[in-house]
Amino acid sequence: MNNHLATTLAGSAAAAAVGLSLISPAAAARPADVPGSEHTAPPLVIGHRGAAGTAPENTVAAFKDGRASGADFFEIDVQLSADGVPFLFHDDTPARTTNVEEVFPGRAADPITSFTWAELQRLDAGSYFGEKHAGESIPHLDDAARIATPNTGVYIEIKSPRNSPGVEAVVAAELATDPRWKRLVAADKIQVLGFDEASNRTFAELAPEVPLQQLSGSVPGAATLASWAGFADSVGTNYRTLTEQNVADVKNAGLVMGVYTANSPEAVQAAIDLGVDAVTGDFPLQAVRHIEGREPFPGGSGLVIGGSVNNPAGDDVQAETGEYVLVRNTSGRPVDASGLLLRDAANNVLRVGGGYVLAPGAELRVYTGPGTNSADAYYNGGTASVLNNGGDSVALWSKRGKLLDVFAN
Ligand SMILES: [Ca+2]
Ligand SMILES: [Ca+2]
Ligand SMILES: [Ca+2]
Ligand SMILES: [Ca+2]
Repeated sequence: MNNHLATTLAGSAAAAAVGLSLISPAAAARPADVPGSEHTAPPLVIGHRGAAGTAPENTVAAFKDGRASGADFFEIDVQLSADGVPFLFHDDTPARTTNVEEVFPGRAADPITSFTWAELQRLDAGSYFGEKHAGESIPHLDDAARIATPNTGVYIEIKSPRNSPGVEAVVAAELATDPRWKRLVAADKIQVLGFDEASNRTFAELAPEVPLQQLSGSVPGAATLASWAGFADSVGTNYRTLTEQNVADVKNAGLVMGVYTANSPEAVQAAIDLGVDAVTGDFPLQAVRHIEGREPFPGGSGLVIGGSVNNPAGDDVQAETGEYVLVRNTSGRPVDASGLLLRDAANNVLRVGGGYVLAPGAELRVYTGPGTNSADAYYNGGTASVLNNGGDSVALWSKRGKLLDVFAN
């Protein structure tokens, strides 16, 4: 991956030396003062939900990881509690990331916005990620301002605004009146974002001075982009489906181009190669290291993820031949793979059982479903597909909790 970056940079330098422009004719036509429009400038890095790959998402622990990474921003998701308090949480329900079944039996499928602030404070939002984070609470919006710095600001996503009527006015008022938020706004370290165009237009009317990003699963045509440019500064979309034409269209509309959720160094590099201005991902520290030409996973054992078969023919958890992740020993010595943990973007986990020492160059297939274990296959015996068929990212962690690699397809 570092070789890939070196090649790209060398190519840029060579082109500059002979006076070639790497900017496409379409892109060259845009105004020169569009922020981030210089093709060779490194992109902004934003830690997704703080740094959701290394700490429980949307918690203070994840914001601290985002800050420590040296990223330009960390991202949060804001919603309103039943009694109107702005809190930070991604999902529409507490089921996936809290211990709601223990504290409020029967309410796991209830809207997270149906809980009062006092009720939310009784939930553990860290244990789902690991025992080390047990007791981590659901933050207040202001907790993000407390962790942010003039180096690492905050992307505030207004999440599911239809579940939180009035959330735009609450966020706008905080940014305008709370000294911590005002300082960050003045330092140009705040951006507000959302998928809901009507909500974004509402926020833009309330706080026209705050940079605003329209999120979209795909990049629309020029007419829609021109209309977005009337209230937004930036467009954020899925890196997996982004094309060069999309990037040119966004920049020609005078908008900054951002992508989510680029988790592996290879995915970050692919976004850079397309000329994006801002890259949001779950592993901001590793993204920053990659962009700076450093090893993203220093001091590793040589174990990497060599691939992933997310959607094999037939049932993904059928016996013997279901979905799997491939772990490879790239070192020149045997490495113990026992106890390795594989975690996907939704925090589904696969493990490797005991007795797996991989010879140099050896590969191990780690299956979600059932099967008969062998020297090169370990079966978790699960009954539900884990790997997203449309592409997923998977992190490889050592038995002792060291991040060894991140793969995305
Ligand atoms: Ca978000
Ligand atoms: Ca406040
Ligand atoms: Ca299948
Ligand atoms: Ca699957």
